[in-house]
Amino acid sequence: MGGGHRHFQVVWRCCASLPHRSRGVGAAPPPPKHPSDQFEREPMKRILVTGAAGQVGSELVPALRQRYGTDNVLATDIRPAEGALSEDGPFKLVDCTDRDALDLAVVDFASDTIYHLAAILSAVGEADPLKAYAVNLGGLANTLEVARTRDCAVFIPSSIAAFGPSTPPDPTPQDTIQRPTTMYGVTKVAGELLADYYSLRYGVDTRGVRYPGLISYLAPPGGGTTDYAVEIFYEAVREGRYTCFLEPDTQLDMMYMPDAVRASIEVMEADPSMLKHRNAFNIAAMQFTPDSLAQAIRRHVPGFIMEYQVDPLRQRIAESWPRRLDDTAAREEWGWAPEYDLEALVADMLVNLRKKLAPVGD
Ligand code: NAD
Ligand code: AKB
Repeated sequence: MGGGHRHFQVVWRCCASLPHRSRGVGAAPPPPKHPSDQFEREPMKRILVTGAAGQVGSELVPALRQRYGTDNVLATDIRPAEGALSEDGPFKLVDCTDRDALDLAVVDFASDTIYHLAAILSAVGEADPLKAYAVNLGGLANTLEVARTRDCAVFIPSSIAAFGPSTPPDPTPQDTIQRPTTMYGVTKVAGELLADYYSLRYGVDTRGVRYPGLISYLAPPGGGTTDYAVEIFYEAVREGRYTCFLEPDTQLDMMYMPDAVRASIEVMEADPSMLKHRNAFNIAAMQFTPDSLAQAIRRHVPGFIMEYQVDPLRQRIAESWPRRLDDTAAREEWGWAPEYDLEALVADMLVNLRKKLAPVGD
């Protein structure tokens, strides 16, 4: 005991420099202590990120480097990283299914925290379910074992995919039925349970959020069902038209990457004495359908044309996922609040993609 108080002071110093927000949780009585609170933990100082070259890592790594120091964040992936990720700070090739390699990287870097992003997403996972199982669950089991033996905290992202067709879809409660029908979803709900297990059984400081579909302009999405909500922006800027693989009225929970990155840092910095949950916090920012997203884009790209050619696999997956997450627990336990709604997302995406896709010399 005692680490919680020291951590609490650090948390408030850290959060003072975050871009927005009053945390608004100070008045609530503290929740019952979690068993892993008996284990002291220093604040994050040396962070290793797996799967860092993907859509999330490409933005989370720079944010972590800005916050904790460039040399204190080691980006790793099974494939070489492009641009800033490897040029601006340390990068190492690490396959998370190879426990010895991951262990060596953690020891060499003297990591105290792992952000475990490596994964195979929903649509790609359905094309090769056993690979998704091996990477998503095998890689997570390795990460948790390394964290246990090397005394690291771990951030573990889950997804709206951890829910299934029998889950209440709107709103989807924090604690509810989880019977997903994709291999990706199976690995995500099993991963949530495994994270809980390592926390309860061994006192590993595991924490995480359930990301909605994420939208960003820096790195392309990795082969998921929500990818349409990124592709549409590229095609709106390049061609003024997009052919969508989901039906026009398919509502999903979505979030802009800056909010997702901030949530991923805030949950790791949260005062542990305030947490009733550890892993898999529902977080939410906005909900839209392909049709309502197209209408919002049309306000900035007059004449934008949306057509539909539905992919039955991804449509079936989308229909099995929540339409809206209830994120009350995240709001109450660590002060979560999104900054971007649909209008702000669309405006920012278009400004940045127009710059990114402009012909050289413009
Ligand atoms: P992504 O597919 O863009 O990136 C995943 C990265 O993992 C890739 O760079 C890939 O090369 C790497 N990888 C694959 N196999 C590996 C292995 N064996 N060892 C090491 N690295 C390996 O995915 P993302 O969107 O960045 O997702 C990051 C995390 O967030 C994942 O856990 C994902 O399930 C979760 N998530 C993402 C979204 C989203 O919309 N992007 C939504 C919900 C949850
Ligand atoms: C996917 O569509 O697979 C991901 C996710 C919601 O987890 N974007």
